[in-house]
Amino acid sequence: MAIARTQVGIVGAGPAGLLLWHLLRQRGIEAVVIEARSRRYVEERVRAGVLEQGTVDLLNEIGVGARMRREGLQHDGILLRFAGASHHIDFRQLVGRSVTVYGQQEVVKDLIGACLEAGGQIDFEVTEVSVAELTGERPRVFYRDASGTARELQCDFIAGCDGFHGVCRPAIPPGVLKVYERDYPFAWLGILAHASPVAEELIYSHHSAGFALFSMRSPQVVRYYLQCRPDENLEEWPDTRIWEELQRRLEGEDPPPLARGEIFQRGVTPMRSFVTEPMQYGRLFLAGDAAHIVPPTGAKGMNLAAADVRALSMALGEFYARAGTRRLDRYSQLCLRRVWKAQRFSWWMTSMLHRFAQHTPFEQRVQQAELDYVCASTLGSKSLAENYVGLPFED
Ligand code: FAS
Ligand code: PHB
Repeated sequence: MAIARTQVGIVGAGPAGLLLWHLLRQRGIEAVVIEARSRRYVEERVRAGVLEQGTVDLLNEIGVGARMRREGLQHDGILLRFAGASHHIDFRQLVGRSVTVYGQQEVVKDLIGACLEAGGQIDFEVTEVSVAELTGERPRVFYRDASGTARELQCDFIAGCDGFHGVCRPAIPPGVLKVYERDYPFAWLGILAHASPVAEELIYSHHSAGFALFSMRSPQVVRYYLQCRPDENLEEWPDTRIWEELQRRLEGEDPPPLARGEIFQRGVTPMRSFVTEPMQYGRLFLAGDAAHIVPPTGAKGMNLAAADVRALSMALGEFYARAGTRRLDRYSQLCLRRVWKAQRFSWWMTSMLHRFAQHTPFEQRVQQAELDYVCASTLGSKSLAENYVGLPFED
């Protein structure tokens, strides 16, 4: 068994784990990242696409924002489309802030590249990962590295950034965690295609046939989603059917022209809300999807992961500066306040914009009135805008 020592053992090289490595480095705190997948796999995995201003600022602060500033698209609003008409929600005018459209895999590429360039250690393709002695002064991470060598990482702290299906959350003994969850009776069929976007900004479309989202990755690559059944079979969705259904969910007054192109990636994403409390057990701190999942309608997942590790890096910074453990002790409480606000916003956007098979005609009308109110009322639009661009960080 090869034994190594570090201050913070980070399990998972997604946005949470990688951003934490950089934030800790900025504070002179040493950390090692282990990741189950290959570098190529995590750099090509298609996920998020919208960055809150706070996440953009963090990436710039740690010095990995250059390509994001060059290739990212600043958006000052979104379009809500319902009853065949589009309504602009102007973030800039309503709350003076904007979002940036930049693929999660691009963020991950930038974070990995900068970490390895700075001499950071990321062990990819690890197996048999387990964590132990979480309530002691020296928690450990056990794993086999890519060459099959058994390794033990002795740490002061472990950051569980291993996503929803990771090993860190399940390592917490039964009875400690309280889980809050809701599964939605639909999913998203998502595509990436070589085509010019249907509009300058994202379109969130409510339609009797189901929700549709028209997003992008660049002026030449679009990211579109269609509400579908949770058990939808992609075999039943040839390209023509996908394009026809996207066009249909834009129908109405002056439907924007939908340019078609080669679809080069597709997948079905389940829709769930999930929160585990607390986000800490002994010297194990959970961050990102390891602790909470939001339906992507509010574009909050990756941004919440960034907010968690920002709080964790400040808390560990205070600890290693020998300024006490006040922030570490309050980490879970502080993060969960933001998590629940993002959960509410993501559930609200999902409830307002999707078709629910079991809705009565009365509920359908209420949904319509909600959309109408949000778009017609400055206060309604402002509340959506404030949550979408990202609520201010609480310290
Ligand atoms: P991740 O899941 O990204 O990373 C966890 C890492 O841990 C992975 O690399 C995994 O391989 C690794 N791992 C797992 N088990 C391990 C083990 N035992 N040992 C070592 N490593 C292990 N969010 C948004 O903000 N905006 C969006 O537009 C958006 N769209 C989305 C679209 C889709 C299709 C999906 C699925 C999600 C979307 N999300 C969106 C949410 C998504 O971005 C997540 O919130 C984000 O990936 C969370 O980052 P992490 O917490 O780092 O978890
Ligand atoms: C995306 O571009 O992938 C995306 C954008 C906004 C969302 C969800 C996903 O709400």
